[in-house]
Amino acid sequence: MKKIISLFIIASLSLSHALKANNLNIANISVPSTTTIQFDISWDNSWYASVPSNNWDAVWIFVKTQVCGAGSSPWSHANLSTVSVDHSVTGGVLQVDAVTDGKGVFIRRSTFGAGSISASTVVLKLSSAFTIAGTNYEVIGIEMVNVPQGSFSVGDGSTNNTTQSTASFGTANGPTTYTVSSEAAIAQDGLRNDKAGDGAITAHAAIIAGFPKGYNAFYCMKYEISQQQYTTFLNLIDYNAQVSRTAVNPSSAVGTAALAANSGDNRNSIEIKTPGAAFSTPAVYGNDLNNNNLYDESADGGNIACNYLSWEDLKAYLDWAALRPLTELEFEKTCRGTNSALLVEYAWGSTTINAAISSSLTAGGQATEVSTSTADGLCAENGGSSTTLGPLRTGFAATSITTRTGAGASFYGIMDLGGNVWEQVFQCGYYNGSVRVSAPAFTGVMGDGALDASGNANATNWGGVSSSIVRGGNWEYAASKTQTSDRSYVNSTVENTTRIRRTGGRGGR
Ligand SMILES: [Ca+2]
Ligand SMILES: [Ca+2]
Ligand SMILES: [Ca+2]
Repeated sequence: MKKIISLFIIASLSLSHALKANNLNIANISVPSTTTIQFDISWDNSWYASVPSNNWDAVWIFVKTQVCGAGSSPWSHANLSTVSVDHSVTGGVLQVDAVTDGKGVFIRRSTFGAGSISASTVVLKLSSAFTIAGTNYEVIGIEMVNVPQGSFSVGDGSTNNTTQSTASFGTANGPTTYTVSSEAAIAQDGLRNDKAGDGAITAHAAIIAGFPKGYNAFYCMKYEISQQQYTTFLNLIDYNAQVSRTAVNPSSAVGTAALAANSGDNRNSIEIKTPGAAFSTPAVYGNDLNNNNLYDESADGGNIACNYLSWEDLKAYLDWAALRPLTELEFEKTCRGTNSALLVEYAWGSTTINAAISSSLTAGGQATEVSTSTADGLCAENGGSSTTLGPLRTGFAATSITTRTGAGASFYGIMDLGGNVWEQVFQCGYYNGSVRVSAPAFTGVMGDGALDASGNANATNWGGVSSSIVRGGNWEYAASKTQTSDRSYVNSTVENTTRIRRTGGRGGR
């Protein structure tokens, strides 16, 4: 039996290169028993800070398993114990937090501190035994940031002139910042959320009590979904799901671009590495930014933010990862934190912005990719629409010594909320001059790790194509769209329905 286990470890490790997201490393995966899974974890620039943010970073860990000996059998989500003390981690710095639905665990610092996390051994308990001698398994980690419970402001006081945020939230009758101070329902006309945003229209749509408003604590992904992360997702879903989650048939030839029209367009590097067979054998995808049909090389762009994601793609990724989409109220909180709103501010809390454009990079495509520009408020924006330009590596502006404004970090240390790829979140309703549309019925239900037979998200009330808005600007558009409170694209059918070069996203829990 032990020999068989080691064979499956090798099979499993063949995918492990794809599991690194930025500096996160998960290695030496093994199964000590039928109910435990063990691995080593390390990541850089971790923190648990008292002031001003009173928050910590963490890694969301989840496990996928596949019946062995049949390469095309589906992967499924493995549930973990919901009791924290059933899990363990070495080193005395970290703790493992179980979650009530058992879909994963959070690993984080247990006391105040900052710095890199050196390799620590984690042992997780599964909720039910699996058959070691017949199972492939993957351990997947996503870096997250805790956003604590508390009141915050939405809307930056913009009067929506040409240089200010468009359709910024406000109070019912004017351009005054609105304070979210609970998760209670917001009555019709309580929050100004009309499309024109001019403050003159008093017909504003209501928001239900269960819609996540950002007052309660939640976790937000530290980075946008990277191309490597989306590739890992594609490689662990079946053929029919791959059809829905890419732009071409999974049986297409080696080197076919999976999302963009042509491989490398707008720096999207995801290609078919091994064609699938309809409708049984899934394709294998890889990153190939340098377009030599040699996959997942160090310069192949796996750490670049994933663009060309539709709202349906984003929701499917988050359902599969047992996370959920965020709302635009949560988006503003993740940017601004508990600070007062500042007119035309960006996600890093100042009004200074400097463009980082993908034509001026050091180590382009590498895990160390950085902009040659250095300035406060460095942000991937204002690049223009050339197919040779695109998003940058997630977190490109942050180092262990950068300040919040230097790194473009949010109040809580979340990266690239302003610029790079557009953040797709649940919109909060709008009034377009004739029709009043309330916020969606979304109540924050979590993904469960499984998609429907067509590869779509199927969590309750995750809404249709009209339920989203894009926030925070993107690598292509001018700075005004990057402003924290800009809602220019509320009820925009193109951005809400299409797989385009500017859109990506992240999730929370
Ligand atoms: Ca390559
Ligand atoms: Ca962004
Ligand atoms: Ca689901």
